[in-house]
Amino acid sequence: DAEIPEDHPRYESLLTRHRIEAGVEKGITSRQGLIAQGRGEAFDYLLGEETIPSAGDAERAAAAYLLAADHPVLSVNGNVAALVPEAIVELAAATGADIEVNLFNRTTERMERIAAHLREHGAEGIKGLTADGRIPGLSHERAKVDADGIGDADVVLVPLEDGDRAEALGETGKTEIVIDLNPGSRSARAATVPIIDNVLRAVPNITHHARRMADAPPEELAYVIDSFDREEALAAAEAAIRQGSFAAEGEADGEKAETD
Ligand code: PTJ
Repeated sequence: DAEIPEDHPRYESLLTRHRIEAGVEKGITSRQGLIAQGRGEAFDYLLGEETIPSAGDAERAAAAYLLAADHPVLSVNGNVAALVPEAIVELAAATGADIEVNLFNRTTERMERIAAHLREHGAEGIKGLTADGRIPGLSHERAKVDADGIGDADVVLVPLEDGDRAEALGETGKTEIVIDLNPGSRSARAATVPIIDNVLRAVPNITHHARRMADAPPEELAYVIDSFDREEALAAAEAAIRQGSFAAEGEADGEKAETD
């Protein structure tokens, strides 16, 4: 991460690109991961590259769901492993969740490299390599999970997930938390908790909330969960994008119209 000057106005964006590139070089991230990153970046730009308040609420709700779960699992793909390996290990520790490597384009080599990379960042007992469970409604390779991992989970965090897989997982009745910068994506729409934020900010934010609520009684977790409104969160993110960078002029006009 060295060569990027920290005072560069797009520091975070450049850092992200650098990490994804390094991930491809290390055989962790797929080449499609580069395309996915570009897509995410465009939405992040429109969101102002910050955690909007509704995303903060979603991150708090996600923490409450993970803490209240019987068996929470964090799903990790090639992009997540490259971008936030340490933050995933910290979130797992803060919530008692398992970590499962689960790939859209599954190859044994990449599975093993990601598991090794996560271990280097302190992860233990990584799941995903057994692949003795299946998510119904998906083709063979895309359906593979560990029976005692995602297969057994009641709450699953799936950052940057493909739409088909997010929908199929949602249909299993598990609580699905999705991190995706596009509020219109099928993954975000399929989620119980859609977090419209960069995975780089979202994962540490969820950990922060989980630590704060670590000793909260079940009623408090239930209150946080019940007061979260997924439709409102999706609508707020869409509104932020529409009113964001492009609309600076339009907004000023709107204000003028109101005061006239
Ligand atoms: O490692 P694999 O084989 O499991 O593949 C992982 C990718 C991400 C390549 C795969 O799942 C894929 O192709 O995903 P999609 O369909 O491109 O969807 C990725 C979604 O994540 C898009 O909606 C992007 O907007 C969003 N996204 C990309 N980068 C980020 C992001 N969301 C949050 N934070 C990001 N940094």
